[in-house]
Amino acid sequence: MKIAVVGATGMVGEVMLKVLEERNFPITELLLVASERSVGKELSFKDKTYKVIGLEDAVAAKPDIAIFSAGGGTSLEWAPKFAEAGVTVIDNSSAWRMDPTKKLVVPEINANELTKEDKIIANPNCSTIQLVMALAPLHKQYRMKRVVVSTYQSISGTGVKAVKQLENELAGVEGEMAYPYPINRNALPHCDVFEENGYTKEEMKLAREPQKILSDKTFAVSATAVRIPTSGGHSEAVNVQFEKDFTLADIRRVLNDTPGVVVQDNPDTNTYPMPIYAHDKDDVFVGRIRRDESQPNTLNMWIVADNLRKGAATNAVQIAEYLVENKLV
Ligand code: A2P
Ligand code: 11C
Repeated sequence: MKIAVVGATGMVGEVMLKVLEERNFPITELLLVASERSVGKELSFKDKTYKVIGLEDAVAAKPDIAIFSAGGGTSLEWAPKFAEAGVTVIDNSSAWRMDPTKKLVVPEINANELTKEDKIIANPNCSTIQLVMALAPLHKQYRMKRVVVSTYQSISGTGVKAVKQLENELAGVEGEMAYPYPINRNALPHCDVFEENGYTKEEMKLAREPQKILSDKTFAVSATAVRIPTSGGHSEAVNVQFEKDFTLADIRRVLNDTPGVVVQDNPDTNTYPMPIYAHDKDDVFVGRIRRDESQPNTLNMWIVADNLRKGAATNAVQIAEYLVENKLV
């Protein structure tokens, strides 16, 4: 496979290369693509060094698959140009996710929707991916009615500028701010920009994307997204009301039997998911599984995953693997 990684110099791009290498993705030719600022810069993959190229050259080279993680603007402008050249684009930005003509894919859940005709495939938002990984198998068994989620999101989701802001704050030096306030020793109820309804864009991604991934509008999600000064992954406190009742033992069994989900839950040994454990792992970790005693058929749980891995790079590479294995490219 001839593969292009668009945004190869970025935070997700770097993890993308690591994941492609670790999973030994079948690459015959690799194109590393970034903005004009980075053209000519050298990056390494496996034992080789590659020179970064620009978008025009990447389209002209007609890769089989282009994995984009270069922001929504770049995707909006360039994904159609790649698609027109016959390239299958897997896009990590929010540009195409809610476009009814594009599939929004978490491979464990709905990769079977993909066909050869899908030339732009959207990767969901990081906080959505880890949420639906745990919700999808439970929805099948117990039918969700309503989900209330509060997130505790890593600064790495914002990008290099935010990581730098925290470093500067810790070092006590002035620098460029990614957030309107300090992030060290703080919690900002503000991820991405505000929409007209008073929710942030991140909260609305959590409200809208799960229904599309599960092809089901019979349940609703309400979200509050909070940025905290962690870097290993996003955490989520999740309250789910089901139509059917459950036992906690069955919930644990269903989650344990779900590929890509790992249950870490033992109050006796202080075992629960945390970003420092999820960091650099591809799985989604679930713990603090307990009944909501204030309401029938309702569950509380805590979900953690590395937002740059399963929340971004790993999910995109898994989509690419599915396309190759099923001869869809
Ligand atoms: P560059 O490093 O040349 O700016 P991050 O989200 O970590 O900031 O990374 C964004 C990624 O998207 C980087 O690889 C960046 O390249 C790339 N990128 C940003 N804008 C463009 C653009 N207009 N064309 C191509 N790549 C872009
Ligand atoms: C965050 N979810 O952590 C974001 C990062 O829509 O792909 C990714 C933004 C997106 O703030």
